[in-house]
Amino acid sequence: MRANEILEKLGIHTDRSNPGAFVGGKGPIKTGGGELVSGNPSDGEDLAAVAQASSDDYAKVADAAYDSFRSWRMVPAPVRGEAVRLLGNALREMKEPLGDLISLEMGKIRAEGHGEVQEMIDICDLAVGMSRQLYGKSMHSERHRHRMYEQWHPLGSIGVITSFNFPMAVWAWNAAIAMVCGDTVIWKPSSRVPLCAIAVQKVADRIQSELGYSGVLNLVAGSGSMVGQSMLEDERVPLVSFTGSCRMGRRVSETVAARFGRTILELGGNNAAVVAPSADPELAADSILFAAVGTAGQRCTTNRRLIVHSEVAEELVSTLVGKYESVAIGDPLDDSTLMGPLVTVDAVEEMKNALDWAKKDGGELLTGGEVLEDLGPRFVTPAIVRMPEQTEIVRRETFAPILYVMEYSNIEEAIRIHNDVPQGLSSCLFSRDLIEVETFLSHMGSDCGIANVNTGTSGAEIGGAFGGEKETGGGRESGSDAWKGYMRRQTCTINFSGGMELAQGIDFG
Ligand code: UN1
Repeated sequence: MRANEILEKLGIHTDRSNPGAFVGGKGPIKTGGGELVSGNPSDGEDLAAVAQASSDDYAKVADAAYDSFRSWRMVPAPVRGEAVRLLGNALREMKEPLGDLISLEMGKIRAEGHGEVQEMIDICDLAVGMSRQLYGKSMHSERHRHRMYEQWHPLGSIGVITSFNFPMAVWAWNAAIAMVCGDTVIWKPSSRVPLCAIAVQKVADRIQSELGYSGVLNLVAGSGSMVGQSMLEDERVPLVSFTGSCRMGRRVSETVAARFGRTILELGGNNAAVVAPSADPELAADSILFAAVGTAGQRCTTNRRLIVHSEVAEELVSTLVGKYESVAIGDPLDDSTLMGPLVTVDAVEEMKNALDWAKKDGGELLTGGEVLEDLGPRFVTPAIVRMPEQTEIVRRETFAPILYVMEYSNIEEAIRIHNDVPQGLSSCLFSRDLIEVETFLSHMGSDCGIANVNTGTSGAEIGGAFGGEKETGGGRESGSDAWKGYMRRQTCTINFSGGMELAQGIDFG
């Protein structure tokens, strides 16, 4: 059986429970958080069991991560970068089985599963170079013979809580950057995809033990109420990076803020494509198709709204309906498949409820929304719904392949509709009109963390800072200067004048 082959290549046991907690480099610890069986969303079959971590197990791993921070921060940053380089190389070697495991346990298609592993490799490569570029600024002091500068220090052992839809890459965005910054990492993965986390941890464990490091990259797979809550309340964890729903993000933010900890939040998106009359119609349709249907609509960057100029609406929508109806749906491990299952039966219910609600709001279902029982209860056809206006259901994020279509007549109106949702992650405009393009990218345009032109809302590269505004949470991860979120800033003033001179010209007697 293919599933077993993939699991075996990654050292996942199918005949007994897999330990869910690891102190990096030292291997698994015994856990007491109960057993969790992870299944394959395509066929509902059990894949393997995990012995989950309890709150006590969390404490043991967090102790190790805290202790190891004391020594890890003493390793020069470029030497830390070397460890990340070796981690990236190990992930390269394991790309095939890791990518397949993502398809198996999460349900995204093979190309996207492998793309996700590539995203881990890419962020490792970026972090290696970054390990020599954790730059601080120097400033001119207003005082004589004084020097001022800023430097960045490691922050501590940080918590990383990841969601089911990117079971490996989002950890890597955080882990690779945190590592070069001198932080240690405690990873709590989504309980829907613990095997993906265990498989990656095993690779990370091997690198740590080969290099003689321990407790740098650690794992605690367990429930949110035990492990997650313990992490949020843990004073020793100065930063929690959380990816998930706005509802959970609010709780994470409040709990961590109550102890003056920091968060990096990457929460919901309600990403739109604006399509102008001058857009290349094929480019727009293909880009929207990938962004709306890719990962079965389960990316935070998924294109959920289409705001199209009335002049081109009919043509674009009918092209899209045609493309939607030819999307190959089925086994995500089959290379000809373009869309796999939704992650749970609950997600299918949520999709159905959203479509019913949209219809009540005057929406017209143009295609999709069926459950393909022959394939299994989690397989659906992607839906397009024409809406008379942006009603409440459109303003909500439903984690399923639903594209709501609305029309506009001028760019200002398009931008108004675009920004009139609570979320602010990703956005795009298809246009060849310079004035429209610049307006969309100006401060009067898209209010999202990501704004693209002639390319879709999803599939961001790791080189840019990733994250969004409003209910998306304001966090930034991955490239650019997002590393600053993983360090503490210190402003230093050195007086080499031999006397005292106060700032602001104060004379103190
Ligand atoms: C997510 O869905 O949580 O931009 C992350 C993208 C991917 C990452 C998505 N690189 O679609």
